[in-house]
Amino acid sequence: LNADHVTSIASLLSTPSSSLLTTISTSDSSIPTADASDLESFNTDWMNKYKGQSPLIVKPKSTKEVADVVKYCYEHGIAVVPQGGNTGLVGGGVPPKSTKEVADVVKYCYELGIAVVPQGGNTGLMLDNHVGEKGYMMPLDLGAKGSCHIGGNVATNAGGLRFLRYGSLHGNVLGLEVVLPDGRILDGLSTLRKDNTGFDLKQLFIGSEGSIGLITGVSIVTPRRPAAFNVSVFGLNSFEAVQKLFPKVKASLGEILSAFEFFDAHAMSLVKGHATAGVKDPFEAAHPFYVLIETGGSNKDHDDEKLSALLEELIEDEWVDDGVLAENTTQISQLWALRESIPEAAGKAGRVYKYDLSMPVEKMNELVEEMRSRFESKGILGADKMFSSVVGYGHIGDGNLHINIVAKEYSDEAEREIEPFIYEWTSNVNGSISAEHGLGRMKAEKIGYSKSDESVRIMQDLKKLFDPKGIFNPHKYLPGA
Ligand code: FAD
Ligand code: LAC
Ligand code: ZN
Repeated sequence: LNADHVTSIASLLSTPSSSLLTTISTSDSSIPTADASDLESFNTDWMNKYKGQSPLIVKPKSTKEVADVVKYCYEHGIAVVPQGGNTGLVGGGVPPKSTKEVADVVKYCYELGIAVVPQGGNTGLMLDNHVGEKGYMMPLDLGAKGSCHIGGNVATNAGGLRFLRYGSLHGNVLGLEVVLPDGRILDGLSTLRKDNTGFDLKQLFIGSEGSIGLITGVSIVTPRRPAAFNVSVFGLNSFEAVQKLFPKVKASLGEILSAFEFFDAHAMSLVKGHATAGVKDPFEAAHPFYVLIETGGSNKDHDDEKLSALLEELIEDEWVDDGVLAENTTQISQLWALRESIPEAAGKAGRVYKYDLSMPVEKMNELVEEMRSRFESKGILGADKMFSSVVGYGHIGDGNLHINIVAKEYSDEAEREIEPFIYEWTSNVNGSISAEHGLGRMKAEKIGYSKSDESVRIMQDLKKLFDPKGIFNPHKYLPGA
């Protein structure tokens, strides 16, 4: 299990009696073997919440090798769990660390800004750096960009921090190469922006979380990288103020607005309590809510002028209580770190129950408050109690709330205090129980809160069509999988 040659992202979860494991460890002495502790990181998710029991990790070096391995598994009825960067937040998979160099990440990138990326354990950050030299950028940006793989991003249909500007991977991905559960290779690495010939099959794999195929290549639109970025963070005294601020900022900044993120005082307090490098509170006083906005445009003077005029108005007319504007790239990173380090800070404070919900913006804080008062009334919120903190943050611009509930430990009792209450609440406001993280192991049986029985049955039929033996990512994604 030497990770130095990692070039792809497949791993196998076989049954304990795996004949493949025996074959590998006995027939070829050049193949490194592993003991149980070597496999631990592959079998543990980012939150330390879910454990796997895979006795075998396979790291194919090419699509052909992926297909051979998958075909073998298909023939022998061995379960397969595709893996990327192991940053998934719903217990979907467990992966290797990538050491692949950037140099050969992009096969093809031309003036239309389309990158074709072979899945070699390439992270979004690698692609961003690579195409950045040519004036383009990865359309998806998220806190885990240095670790998660592009195949993993597509498999989870990750949303991220700039979704409001660049949109969904359903729009940005132009083509995919996928190894199907029986070992067939679906070769669809198209670079065409328009192609209305038949069903758009790639869409089925975007957000399929490794349930119907293993993505081995991605063709993706890379937009022009803005010449100038600005980041500002505001302190606000109510969630209503946050809500009102969004349309105001959108109207004033128009096309240059690339992020509108919020976090509450509880999130800020976690971040300050577990400050990692580069994270410090720029405000003199605490505020109940914070908003981070980012602009990216092609003309710095134009952006600066627009933003200064807006900031002046926001302070003078008391849209916000206080605000800071980054003056250089170091300060831009420092302000972004306040928002991006929330998941990590929560993880340092305890075991985290993470919920990732879509709902009308005006409902978001109501749920967070209700969760807190629910725990308070039961006497289970506070230092040394079952839960130490309930924090709200997320992508206001996309109607996507993250609630992180920090617990002393993971337990059935703790889970029962949160679920199904949180899912029922979300369903009652016509929200979604997964805005962007997916279903994985955590929510496979909960999909009914957001999708009709008929929709779920059709999804189960599709799963059967692609994976009749049910070997791909079993017990995840769909009920009864
Ligand atoms: P993994 O965790 O390895 O796998 C995730 C799922 O995809 C599993 O079901 C796996 O089987 C499947 N899979 C992986 N690779 C493939 C493949 N090649 N083919 C088929 N299936 C595959 N998510 C967001 O949407 N927005 C955010 O803003 C965001 N921020 C995050 C911040 C932090 C700090 C962390 C830890 C996570 C964050 N995430 C976010 C969640 C996570 O980063 C994304 O879901 C990411 O896209 C997962 O990629 P991965 O390579 O780590 O996949
Ligand atoms: C974020 C992840 C948790 O937005 O989705 O930080
Ligand atoms: Zn998010």
